[in-house]
This record gives sequence, structure tokens and C-alpha cells, in this order.
Amino acid sequence: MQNQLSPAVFGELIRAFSLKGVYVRHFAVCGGNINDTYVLETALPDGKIRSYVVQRINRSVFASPEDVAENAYAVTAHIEEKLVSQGVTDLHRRVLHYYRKSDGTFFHTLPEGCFRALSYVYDSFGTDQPDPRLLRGTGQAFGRFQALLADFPTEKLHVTIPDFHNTPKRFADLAASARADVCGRLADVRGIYEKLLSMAGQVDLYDRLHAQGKLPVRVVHNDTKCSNVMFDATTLEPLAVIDLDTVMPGFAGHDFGDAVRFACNTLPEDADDGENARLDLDAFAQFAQGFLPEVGKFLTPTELETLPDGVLLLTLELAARFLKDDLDGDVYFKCHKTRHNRVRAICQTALAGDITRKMPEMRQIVQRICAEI
Ligand code: GN1
Ligand code: MG
Repeated sequence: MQNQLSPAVFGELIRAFSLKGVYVRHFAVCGGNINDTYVLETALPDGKIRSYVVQRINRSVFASPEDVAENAYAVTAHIEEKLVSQGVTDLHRRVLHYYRKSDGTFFHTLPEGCFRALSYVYDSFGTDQPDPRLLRGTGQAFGRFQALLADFPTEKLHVTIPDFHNTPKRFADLAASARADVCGRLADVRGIYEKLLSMAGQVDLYDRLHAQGKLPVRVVHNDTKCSNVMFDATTLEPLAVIDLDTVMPGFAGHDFGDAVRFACNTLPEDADDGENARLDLDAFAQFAQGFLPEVGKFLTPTELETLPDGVLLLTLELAARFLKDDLDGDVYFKCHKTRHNRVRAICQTALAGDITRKMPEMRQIVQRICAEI
């Protein structure tokens, strides 16, 4: 549960970020595993209601919030410029805006935490639950995000969480937690742990290809859950990609893989019967039909060929991260049920097994769509 915040906190934020209007109400938006997110409503002098998004940043995950904000600002400014040159007019619905304080900084620290304010995408919705009607649009949104940033100089980005998608290191960290076994949980999760290790033989694939000069570094969103796309409430068209906290240099397949592992799983990420998790190939094809036409022109043949490998990599990586957090005693991800991280790890491990089996079909689907672009 998020701690309750008083209206006075939001009043202080309205002042600090020079937001328009006076406080009316706020409510929490559930879903994130790291930060706390709220919608804040204010009333303008003419009585109209204005909405903002306010977030309390998890300082133990993001050591330098200003670096996170600088990345997000640089990326959104670049996207905005591109959209303007493409003749897009409803910019406020297509790209997030981060508010600054009068001293130019993006964060306001109060006894209750470290806060930032950003724009609200009107007449839109996001969803935690993958929706078949939105799969292609989710692919389009994340593909377009990469396309809009294809010429952004990656060296300008801060590495806000080092080794974020360093899958081999995630496995090394898991092994260290298993050795330490601080909560005495290893005996209980040994089966999952061993199954996971048995699938981890190729987790350095992207790093090897990069070292051979075959995989370029790109701007990567790094958290491409379908809940991070806002859709038009009427047309269901994808509007803006949100949650830019983890935008960093990385590989294109990270974004493709993370999106598929979340949106094309037959079960939610933390389903109680996670051992039944499977990859839905129809869903995969729909997502790919949205994503590939957006990126097909500029990703290299090696990047395109290895997109399905990213699905396995990211699923294994998340399984390793959840299992590590279970072994560590739930210190990283927010937990809402008993042994929540164990539940999540079981689901991702079963999904990784099914992805391994379905790799040939995934490759065929990607090849077929690429041939049609
Ligand atoms: C975290 O909080 P949220 O949902 O934006 C995590 C992602 C994981 C995701 C799994 C900074 O993202 O890496 O994929 O949970 N973010 C961070 O649900 O660790
Ligand atoms: Mg996130």
C-alpha cells in the first residue's frame, strides 16, 4: 500500500512546480512496482478542472533522481521536436511534459519524499492487463518510440541504474543471493532456481554480439510493459509512451523482449497459477505486426533476427530478479501478497520454458513480417 499523503503535500507541490489552479483532490494510481503515482486535480479560476500526474520517487532504486529527470527531459524534447517536424499538433497527448521548479530542477523534496510533477494525458487510458485489442497498438507505440529516438546521441544519456539489462550480471547477483540465503528460503525455491539456471546458457548473447560489433547501442525505454502506453479513450489509438525513468542506452531487443514477455503471456505477471504461464503466439504476431513496421527500416538485420532472443533474455532476467528479491527478503519490488516475488518468479520461469519451445515459431513470424515491410 502507498502511504497516505495529505492535501497539504499536494498544495506544496502545486506551489513548488507553479502548477495551475487550486487543490481539489488526489488519488493513487496503482500498478508500479517501484514509485508511487498519483493523479492530482486542481480547479482553475473559471471552474475547469485540470489534472496532473505526481510521482514520489523510490530513492533506494534511483540514487540520482536529477539524472533520471535529465534523461527523460532530453528524450521528450527530442521526441517533441520530431513530432513538430512531422506536423503533429496535439503534442500534449503524444509526449509527456515534466515540470520544473523556478530553479530549473525537476524534483521537490519534502519530509514525505522526493516528488516530481508531469503532464496528464487527457481522454486516454492505460491498462495493466494485456488487451487483445491493444496489442498491435502497443507494438506500434514502442516501435515508434525507438524510431523517434533513432538519431538521439546515446552518449548524452546518464546510466541511471548501471547494468539494468545486464542479464549475466542479474544471474550472478541471483547466485550470490542464493549463496547468502539470508531468509532461509533457498530450500523452498531450489526447484525454480535450478530450472532457471538450466535455461540460462545463452544469457550473454547480446553482449557477445555487441562485442563483435554486430549489435549497436540505442536509446532504449527499458520498461516496455503495456501499462506504459496511453491509448485514446475513444479510438484506442496509441498516444504516448510513459514511465521514462529507465530510458538509457541499451539494445533494441531489450524493449521488444520486455514488451512481449509482459503483453503476450497468457497469465498476469504475478498469477497464482504462474506455473501454467505460456507465450501466446497469436498475441506475439499482433504485437510484432505493430512493432516491426516502425523499426524495420533502421534496425540492422542482426538486430531484427535476434529480437525473439530478447524475449527469452528478458523473461529469464525478470525471473532472476524476482527470485533474487524473494531470497533477499523482498527489498526491491513492492509486494502485495505473501511471497509475491516467489509468485512472480514461478510465472516468469514457466513462461521462459514455453518461450524456449516456441522460439522457432517466433523467428518465423518475425521473418514473415519483415519480408512484408
Ligand atoms: C518495475 O515499477 P514498474 O512496474 O515501472 C521495474 C522493471 C520491471 C517491472 C516488472 C526500475 O517497473 O524493471 O520490469 O517492475 N523497474 C525498475 O513488473 O526496476
Ligand atoms: Mg517503470
